[in-house]
Order: sequence, then C-alpha cells, then structure tokens
Amino acid sequence: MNRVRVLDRLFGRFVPETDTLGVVVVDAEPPPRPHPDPARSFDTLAANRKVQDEITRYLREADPNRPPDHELVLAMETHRLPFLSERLMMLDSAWFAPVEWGAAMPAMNWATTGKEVRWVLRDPATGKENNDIGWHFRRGDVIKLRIANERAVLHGMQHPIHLHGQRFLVLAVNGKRNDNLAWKDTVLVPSGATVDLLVDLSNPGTWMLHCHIAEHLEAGMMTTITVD
Ligand SMILES: [Cu+2]
Repeated sequence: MNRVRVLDRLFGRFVPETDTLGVVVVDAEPPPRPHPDPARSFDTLAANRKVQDEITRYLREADPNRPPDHELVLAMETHRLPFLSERLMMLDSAWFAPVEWGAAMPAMNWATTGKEVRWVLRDPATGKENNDIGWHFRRGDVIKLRIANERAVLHGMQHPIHLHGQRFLVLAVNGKRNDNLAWKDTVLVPSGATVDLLVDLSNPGTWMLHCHIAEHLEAGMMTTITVD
C-alpha cells in the first residue's frame, strides 16, 4: 500500500490517500537456506567508501564554493485557460508541500492540457527557454548549475529534473550544504526551492535535460545540452 498524506492546495489541509501498488504472496515453504537476520543490517546505513573517497577527491579539484556558472529558472505559463480554471489555479497556489506524494486535486491537472499550459526552463542570463537554450560544453568541463523553481507561478509544482548522459552532485538545497553526497542524474526541485549542482560533463554528445513528469516534458519543459 502507498499510504500518503496529500495537500489540498485550496484549503491548506492534508488528507490521507491510499493506493494499492502491489501484492506479495508468501509461500508456506521456508526458504531453502538460512538468510542473514535482516533486522540487524536494517539498523546500519550502508556506506560506499570507494565512492565517498572519489567524491572527496573530485570536490577538492572542482572548487564547489564558486558562484554558479549557469542558472535555470523553472516556470509555467498559461494561455486561453477557462476562467474558472484560472481562478482555481490562483487559489490553489496559496499552499504547497516540500514534497508532493500525490495530487489532492487531480481534476485540476486533468482540466488543463499542453494547449493551455506551457512549462518552462529559462536561462536567466540570455532569456532563452526550453529548446532554444543551446548550452555547449567541452568534455571534461565541470560546471556549477543553479536551478530555481519560481514560487510565484500559478499552480507551482515540484519538478524532478533529469539530465541524460552525465552525472552530478547536489551541493546545496536552498543554500544549505548537502553533506550526504552521491552521484545523481535526477534532482527533485520543490516549488520555491533552489538547488546547486556540480555537473561532471564527461560524456560527449547531445543530451536531454528535462522534467521527468511526462506532462511537463510534453508541455515544453526540456532542453538539450551538447558536450563537444
Ligand atoms: Cu515538472
């Protein structure tokens, strides 16, 4: 079961939501050989010393405290929205949750399509958006990328931003340093949040960077970066 609490964004209250995701069938027969006691390993966080050492060496060379080399703003535009939908979207922008586990008002999402809503990645340095951004890098570049999700847009949502072909570290969230570093290819950016990434551009080619919510991707929220 997926039991979560979802935010009713109109009234700012959480309501429970339950989905059955799958069913596990347990055999009457015991497993063929004794298993290690899972309760013991459960209490100990796994640590990958080799990866941690590599990240420490990497950060030493990359100067993670420098200002961002590039920025992206996450935004949204609407056009020809039905009057009632627009009013409701204004109202339901009053509240947001740091992580949205489900949608308390799915009808709001169903009422709009890519014809009325355009989700935007914007480079504030050039004003270019989505496929027009056109960033070029060279193999071996390490860039610091700041992604800021605009709080003021109608119906602001979290965006899981995914970069193909490369890897990155999430250095900070809302200016607070992240001490639990791991190589990632996706970062969740809640409404109103800012993340700082250190991107290891080691893989030549033309690669997508996009929101992993399929409707947002389809409604424009993607670009490509080229690593020469
Ligand atoms: Cu999105």
